[in-house]
Amino acid sequence: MTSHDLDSEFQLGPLRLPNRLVMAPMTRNRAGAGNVPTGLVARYYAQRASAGLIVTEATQVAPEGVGYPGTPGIHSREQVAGWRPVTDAVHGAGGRIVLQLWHVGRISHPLFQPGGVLPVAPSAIAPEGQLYTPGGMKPYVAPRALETDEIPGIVAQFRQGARNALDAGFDGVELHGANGYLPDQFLRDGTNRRTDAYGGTVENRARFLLEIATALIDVWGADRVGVRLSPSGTFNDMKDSDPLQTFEYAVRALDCQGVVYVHLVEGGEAEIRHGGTIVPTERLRPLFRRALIVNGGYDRQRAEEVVGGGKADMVSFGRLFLANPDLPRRLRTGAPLNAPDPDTFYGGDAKGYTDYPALSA
Ligand code: 8OZ
Repeated sequence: MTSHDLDSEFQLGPLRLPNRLVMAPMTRNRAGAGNVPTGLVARYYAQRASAGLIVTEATQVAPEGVGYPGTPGIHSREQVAGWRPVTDAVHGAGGRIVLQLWHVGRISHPLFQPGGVLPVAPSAIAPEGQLYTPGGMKPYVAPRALETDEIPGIVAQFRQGARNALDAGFDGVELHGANGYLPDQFLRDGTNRRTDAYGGTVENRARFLLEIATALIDVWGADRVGVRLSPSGTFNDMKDSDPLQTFEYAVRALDCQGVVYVHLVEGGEAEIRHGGTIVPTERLRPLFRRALIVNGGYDRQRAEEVVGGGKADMVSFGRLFLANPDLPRRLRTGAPLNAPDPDTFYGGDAKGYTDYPALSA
């Protein structure tokens, strides 16, 4: 198999992608005051415009959806205005960029919440562990379980986020349905003990995710909406009693809705160590007719194998894209890769953000 496969074009809905390499969504905590993206954010994404597709860092759709410092939002006018230079810069550099829409649910703390109230979730179950807050490290609290009649309001926040993404000049949106945030908290039974239409059966647990997807499709059309899922993920203290059944149902339902891609965070040794069950991608691939993006520590060889063998259409890279603004060129030519620096992943300034060198012309 040659690297030509990763370098081949792909038609993703109306978007013609020049290659199969996706920049994975990565939280970098460099938004400015008011959770507004800065010019530095525009520079960072524009440097990476040779990706087939850029998926932005997770971006909250509401003030209540925040659980980390310095993450961008898409709910205020200032935030929409702050994203516009980002999309202009990426488009000016020849790229394509979709916004990842996010609500953290229980992965928050009163210190992040307007009015200091409890964060919301499907059920009042605290995650194990601690989080970094404006007041230092704190144990997670038990969230407040959403009332049934509050749920349409949260779906509406996602819908407004999608509209705002349109105004900000994005090429589409990705619903963050992965990694233990609010839609995933509804989907998996370790975090959802509801007895209403949003809990119990897998059909009910998937309802919130699917209602959001429907709202995003209303705004964008299905061929500009993707959904990210983490069927094997244990991050943020996630569990499910039957992940294969849960995620087979979710992927089938998303296929029926017609979303243009599913973006899978694949499981590995870390998830097994944390007691997780690996849902093999091969079990989900046949259930979804449109594009499949896979993610999980891929290197060039494994990416070539998975795309070349037709197991996925595209591969997303996190750390490698963070450290190599010209990753497609480097993979194409076999050039050496810059090593990512974990000390500058989350927060800070240009160091470890926009100062990773590209190959010289
Ligand atoms: C790392 C640190 C903070 C947030 C995710 C949005 O896991 C995240 C995230 C990752 O999806």
